[in-house]
Amino acid sequence: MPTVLVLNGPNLNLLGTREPSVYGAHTLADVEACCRSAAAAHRWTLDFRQSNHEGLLIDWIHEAGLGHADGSVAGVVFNAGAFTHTSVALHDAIKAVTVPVIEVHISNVHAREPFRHHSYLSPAAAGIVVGFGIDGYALAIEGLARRANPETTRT
Ligand code: CA2
Repeated sequence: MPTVLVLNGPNLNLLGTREPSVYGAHTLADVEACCRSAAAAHRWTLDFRQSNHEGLLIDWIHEAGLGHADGSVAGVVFNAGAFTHTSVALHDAIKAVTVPVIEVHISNVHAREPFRHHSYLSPAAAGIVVGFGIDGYALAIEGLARRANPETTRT
């Protein structure tokens, strides 16, 4: 059974503890539960991770690339947190692999401070889901599933 890898970047371990007006009241454990049921609906297993370290996130993208090449990884859903707005290295990592990476943001970054309007990841991503709260993760998994099945892909 293929796996969908959901990666979360810096400070997302704090979800639900502060800034509920921006990020809602749900915790990262709640996000994981939503992702697990969205993945199961497509008969995918879920691998859900969080790190505050850029290098580890890069290693995980490389690992997903190898997994995609051997058929074990269907795709990646990636909320890179603030690294979205700073990291050329994460851009390069996504460009270096063939696994589809869907960029997700809980908040509508375009309605926030100007420094959140630019993403280094977007040009390398297969798709982007922004501003749907934690539902964005499930929407991204749904998008990956449609992309993987040509009969459900509308272009
Ligand atoms: O909206 C998103 O999902 C973000 O990726 C979240 C990042 C932010 O830097 C991006 O611009 C947009 C921040 C994640 C930190 O989340 C916290 C949640 C609660 C308390 C503290 C941090």
